[in-house]
Amino acid sequence: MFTSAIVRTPCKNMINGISSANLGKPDYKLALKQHEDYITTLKSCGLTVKVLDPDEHFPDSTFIEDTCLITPKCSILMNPGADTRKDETISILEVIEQLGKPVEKIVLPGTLDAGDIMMVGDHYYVGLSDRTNLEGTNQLNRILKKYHLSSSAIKFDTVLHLKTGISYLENNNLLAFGEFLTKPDFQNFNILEVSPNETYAANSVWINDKVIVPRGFSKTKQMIADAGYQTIEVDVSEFQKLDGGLSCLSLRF
Ligand code: CIR
Repeated sequence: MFTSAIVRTPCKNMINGISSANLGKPDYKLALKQHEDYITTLKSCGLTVKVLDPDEHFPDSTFIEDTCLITPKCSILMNPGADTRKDETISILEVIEQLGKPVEKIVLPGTLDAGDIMMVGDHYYVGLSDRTNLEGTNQLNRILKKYHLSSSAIKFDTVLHLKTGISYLENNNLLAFGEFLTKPDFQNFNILEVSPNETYAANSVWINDKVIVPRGFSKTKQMIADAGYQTIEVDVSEFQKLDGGLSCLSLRF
């Protein structure tokens, strides 16, 4: 079960965030409203939510998930792979130092975006993406081992981050599409297959037996409900324009 989340309010400069989506620029006012709804939803799942101030220096800083991994035993500061995002971690370090857990760091030549990390109990799947390199995954593996946690690296080609393509919904259920459906690493999961016209919803978030699903993907939402979860829809259209999904908007622990 999770008890806490940390989010960062989007900054005005978000309209200049990295994007390959071709969906146009985000509407900042609408993004703020959607972010407030997201926070309300996290709270409705029982989480205490710490809200960090917007940071105009970093257009993508609302995608706070990429900066850090908070495990039950330690917090691990990432070294994001995109140049414009690297220094987002400076202010996050101050925040995680207050959590009372040991703090570890991924350092150059390693790069790692935590959007590439999927937690399954004590094991962490780590995507090798354009942002996360082998050295980053090796450093993470060594750090996790110190705390009796494990990890394995997953290669993929078609999406930005590992969790753009798959989400673990607990109870052995894995939401997935495309190349992830046939990866040998995932064949022991009960795979819930996201249809090709709803791929954005493959990034849905399990929180304390509820699943938050992006608004507008009714087939995926129904499939998750049929698997036994209460689903909650949240509209994150303005973040989708920057390639960001639901999970990217929070650190949950
Ligand atoms: C980026 O390209 O870094 C941001 N525009 C989107 C980050 C999305 N984060 C995630 O999938 N974990």
